Amino acid sequence: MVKHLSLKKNTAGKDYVVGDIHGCFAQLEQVLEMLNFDPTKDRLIAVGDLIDRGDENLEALEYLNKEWFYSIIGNHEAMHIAQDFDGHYQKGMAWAYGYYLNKLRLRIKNLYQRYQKALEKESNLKEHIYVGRIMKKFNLPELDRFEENGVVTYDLEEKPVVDEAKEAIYWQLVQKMHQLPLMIDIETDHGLIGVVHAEIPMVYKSWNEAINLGANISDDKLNDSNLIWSRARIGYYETQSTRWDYASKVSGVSLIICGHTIVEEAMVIGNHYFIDTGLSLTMRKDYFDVKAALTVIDITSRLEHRFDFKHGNLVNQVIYDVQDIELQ
Ligand SMILES: [Mn+2]
Repeated sequence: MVKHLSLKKNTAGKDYVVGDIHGCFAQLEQVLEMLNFDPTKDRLIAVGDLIDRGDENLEALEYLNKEWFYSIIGNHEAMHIAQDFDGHYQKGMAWAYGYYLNKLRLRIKNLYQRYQKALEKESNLKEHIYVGRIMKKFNLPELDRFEENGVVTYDLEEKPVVDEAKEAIYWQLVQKMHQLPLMIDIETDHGLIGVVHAEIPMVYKSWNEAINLGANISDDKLNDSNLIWSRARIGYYETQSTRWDYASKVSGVSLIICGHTIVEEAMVIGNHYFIDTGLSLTMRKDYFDVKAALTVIDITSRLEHRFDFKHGNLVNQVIYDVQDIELQ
C-alpha cells in the first residue's frame, strides 16, 4: 500500500510545516497563536514524531482528529505501531509502557491458558508446537527485563496499574498512526513542496521514485523504512564526504522539508530543508546550554519562523526568506 498523500493548493489561507513536536503540544499552541493561525482556512503539516520525550502525548490524537492538521509518520510513531519498545528510556517511550504491557499481559494470559490446556492433552503435538512458536515470538526474556526495571510485575493475575480511559485513547492513537502517510506533497505557487520525516535516500533520484518504491510498504515493514530513519545526507555533509553526493537534488519537487535529525538552526542541503531544531530539548533541565527551538515554515509566504522557548523567552525570528534557497 502506497503511503503517500497529495494536498491541493490552499487558495484560502496559508500552509505551515512544523518540525518534530515530541509531546510538546502546549508550545505548539503558543506558536500557532503567535502566527495568528486561522483554523478555518490555514493548514498545518507536521514532519512526524508527534510523540515521546515530552509529557503531552495523548494530545496527539486530538490533533490528528482536526481537519486542518496533517502529519507524516515519524520513526517514533512507527516504533509504537511495531510495539518496538527497545531503548525506551532513551527514546522517551516510557509513558506508553503500561498500556502496551496490559495488552501484552492479556495476550500472554490467553496463550498461557491455551498452553496449559494443551499440556493436559499430551497427545496434542500440533497445539504444543503452535503455542511454543507464539511464546517465542513474545520474546519472554524481554518481559523479564521489564520486571527487573520495575515497570511491571509479570504476574498473569495482576493487572498493571493504568488509567483505563487513557489506555483506550492510546490504542485509538496507535490505530490513527497506522493511517498516516510516509510522504506528503503540497501544491504551492512556487512548485510542489514535499514533506518526509528523515530524508529521501540518495538511491531515489525523483520524488515519484521514492513514492513508488519507498512509500509502497506494508505496516510490518514501516519501522525499517529509511524514509523515517536515515541520517545519511546530514552525516555525509558533516564529514564533507567526497564519496557520496549528499547534496544531490531530488527531482519532481522544489523543496523537501524534513525533521528527525536535530540541527541547531534549520539548514538546507541540496533541496532538502532540515527543520527539527530540537523543541523537546527545551524540556530537559540538563540541556541548559544547547540551542533548542521550534521551527515552522510558512510555505505560502516562504518564511522561516523560529520560536525559542529557552528561559521563557519567545522570540519569533524570521531568519530568511526561503526564496534565498536556490530552487530548481
Ligand atoms: Mn525522528
